[in-house]
Amino acid sequence: MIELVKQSKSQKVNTAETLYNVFSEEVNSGLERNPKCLPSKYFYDQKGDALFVKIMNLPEYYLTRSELEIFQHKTNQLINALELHPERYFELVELGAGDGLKTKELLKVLEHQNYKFDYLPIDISSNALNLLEDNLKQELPKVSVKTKQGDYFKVLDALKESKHPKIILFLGSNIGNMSDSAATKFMTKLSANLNPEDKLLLGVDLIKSKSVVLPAYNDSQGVTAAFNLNLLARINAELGADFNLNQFKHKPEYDENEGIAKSFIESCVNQIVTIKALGKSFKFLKGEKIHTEISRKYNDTLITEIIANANFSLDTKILDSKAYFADYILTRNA
Ligand code: AVJ
Repeated sequence: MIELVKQSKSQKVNTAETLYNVFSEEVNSGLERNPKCLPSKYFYDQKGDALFVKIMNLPEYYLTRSELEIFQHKTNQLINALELHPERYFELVELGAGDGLKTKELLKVLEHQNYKFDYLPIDISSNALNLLEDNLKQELPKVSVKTKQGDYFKVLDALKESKHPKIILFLGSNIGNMSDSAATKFMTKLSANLNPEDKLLLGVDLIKSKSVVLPAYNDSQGVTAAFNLNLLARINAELGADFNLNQFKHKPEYDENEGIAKSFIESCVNQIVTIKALGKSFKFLKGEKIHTEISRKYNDTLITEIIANANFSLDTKILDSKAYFADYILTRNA
């Protein structure tokens, strides 16, 4: 009996209970801090996923359209830069595939030109993977899809066994939610999980004027506001808190020199919020802000710094027509 308990602990399985404990622990430590903060990864429950789909279609949210344009109009440039050949089998692995909108443009051309490959979307959400798989069966029935549910690095570690050439897609400026030091660690870990000559296609939003960036995080329909405040709704629903969403507001900022869009939730009044699962209350002053997200924007210097200690070399950069967004192609060194 004792042996069994020990074993299950050392295996660290992600049971619903552990996930719940991690969530409540991270909410607690974020709200204990001064200034207060909450991790952006918790935006994405079912409601948050749906709001993010809406964000991607907003007129102000240029990121998705800019990268889609690259995938639609510069597909052959992408294929050349990735050094793909129709006869040489490869694995196309995507980290956090989402709805696959951009990737489908590439898959379409690869299928049409008879490239030999498997498409392996990795996601933590099995729901998202099932939807994507069904959609691809309809739209691109000839593409071989092998979904992989789980943690990126666990899946990549398992895939490292196969000595087939790999192309990793990490699109949508998803890396921008990481601090530069976290991104540096991520890239180092990623290159360690690849074989020499494997390639990474890294999609990032570029540093540009505030008049373009800020509206993307402060849209006129209030979808981004709802997305940000959904974090409080989630804490209410899952941790038994009593955040009054009418007494908090979405507050984004962007500093052109720094190149980081930041989202905050600001308290409109002095108030106290109780979180039952934590058995305690938190005080918020009028005007006090909870930092909920960073969306880093990049340039060549920043990308070079981030990969400096990772075993990658920077090969190519492909831009959309407005030069808002870049897809960088990196090769894992020998
Ligand atoms: C999914 C991380 C790329 O930072 O632009 C959109 C998330 N947050 N609007 C981004 C997001 C607010 C998005 N990423």
